Amino acid sequence: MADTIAAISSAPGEAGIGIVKISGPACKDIMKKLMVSFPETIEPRHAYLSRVSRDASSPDSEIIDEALFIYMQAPNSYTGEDVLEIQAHGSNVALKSILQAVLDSGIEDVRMAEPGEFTKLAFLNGKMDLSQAEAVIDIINAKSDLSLSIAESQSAGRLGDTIRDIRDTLLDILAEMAVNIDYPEEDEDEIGGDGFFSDDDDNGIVGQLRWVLSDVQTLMETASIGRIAREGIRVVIAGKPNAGKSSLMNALLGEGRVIVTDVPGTTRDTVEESVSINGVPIVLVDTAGLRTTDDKVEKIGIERTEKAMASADLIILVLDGSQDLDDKDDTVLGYIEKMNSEHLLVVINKDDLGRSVSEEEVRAKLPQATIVRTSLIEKGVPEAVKLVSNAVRDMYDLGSINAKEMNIITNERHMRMLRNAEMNLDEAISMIQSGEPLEVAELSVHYAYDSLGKIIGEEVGEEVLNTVFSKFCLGK
Ligand SMILES: Nc1nc2c(ncn2[C@@H]2O[C@H](COP(=O)(O)OP(=O)(O)OP(=O)(O)O)[C@@H](O)[C@H]2O)c(=O)[nH]1
Ligand SMILES: [Mg+2]
Repeated sequence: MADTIAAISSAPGEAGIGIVKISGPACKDIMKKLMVSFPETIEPRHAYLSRVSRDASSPDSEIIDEALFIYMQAPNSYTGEDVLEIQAHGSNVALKSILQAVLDSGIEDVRMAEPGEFTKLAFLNGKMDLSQAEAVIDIINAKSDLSLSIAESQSAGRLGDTIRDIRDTLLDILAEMAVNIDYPEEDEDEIGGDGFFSDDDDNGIVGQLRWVLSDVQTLMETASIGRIAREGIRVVIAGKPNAGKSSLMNALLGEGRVIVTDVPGTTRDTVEESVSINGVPIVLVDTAGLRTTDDKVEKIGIERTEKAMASADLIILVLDGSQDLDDKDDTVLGYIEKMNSEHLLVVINKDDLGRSVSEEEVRAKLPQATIVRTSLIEKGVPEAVKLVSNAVRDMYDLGSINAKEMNIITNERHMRMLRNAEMNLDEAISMIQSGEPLEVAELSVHYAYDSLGKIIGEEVGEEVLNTVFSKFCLGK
């Protein structure tokens, strides 16, 4: 008989409630063993309240807690097996004791679950495809509304459906290719003559493969948004010493994370923090003010600033608008011009102290930049958040993305498989065009079909499954 697996599914720590989850054929036996008030009949998906004992059949057995028992009958459960959820008080001690009571129940083949094993069972029992199982981890790990929406859509099966559609088309193409391999002389009558191999006929094999290729590439193009959802937009705050960089960083984080003083050169190292601003994940990097210096520590800090700027998705240049631009500003502007960054926001700060820097002179030096004027002291947090969220919205056009209604590739494994498919489809197309035997091209189309299948978990080996499910936490 299959094993019955058990784990604490809620997060460690104290909480209102906590859940011990069990999957496998022994669920009902475990209920009988633990429930002091064992109901006469157990209806699936009904909640039964009972005190929990290590051995309900023995009146002297210790009572651990009081809990709700919910039984879900195979195949109508998360794993596809019988599942039992014991919802107890969220005390580490109580939950561990309940889990231990389950493991010590003496019922055969009951053991601790491995990390991700519930979801692995769900996949193996056909409850979800592999891309859906991977989305479960993404939902658990989601750090922003954007990543959650993407994961939600993938978990609902949207990506899987798209991949299955593309594969169905490839199967049709493979069938047509097979006919032509078996009966090449019947080409003209069966398929419509030259059209079959022709380039410019959308209905020919090449045309059809091109359609599939473009579907694959459309998916691949979404990976840049996927990267933003996964890693966040890297926003690097740069500028000369004392301009107000750390003040901006703190305003965006909503806390006094970085030291702010009126001493130029306060920040000497890059400081990195993740935030979600209006649902968009952002990695903020505060930097050491750029200037020429003989100070050893500050020099290293400045080298790091340059590196950080090179890796930025968006650079925010902070200027002290109350003083004329000087050679220190010119040093920074020089760096930025060299970077040639297309995503650039210039914040002319310290507006409360007067206006010595004009927007025109900044625009003359950095024509591509979005330029705004503010006082972080006077307008503080709301202004800072507005500046950055507007800049991000305009530069990345995330407003037009409806993550729930489209596929967005966030997963490196999926991307690899799409790249394989793209390469094989490309190959197949050029082979047919250069008149190579159809058998060879057919093989490439097969490879593309298999690569796409791996995204949804078809023909993946144990090794891939282990890698995927090792990323899960215990109890999921
Ligand atoms: N009046 C005024 N002062 C500001 C404004 N923004 C920041 N400051 C002050 O300017 C000083 C420098 O601010 P920081 O945020 O430490 O500047 P920084 O660019 O991080 O400086 P370094 O870390 O030295 O490179 C502090 O005393 C801030 O309080 C502003 O809008 N108006
Ligand atoms: Mg600073």
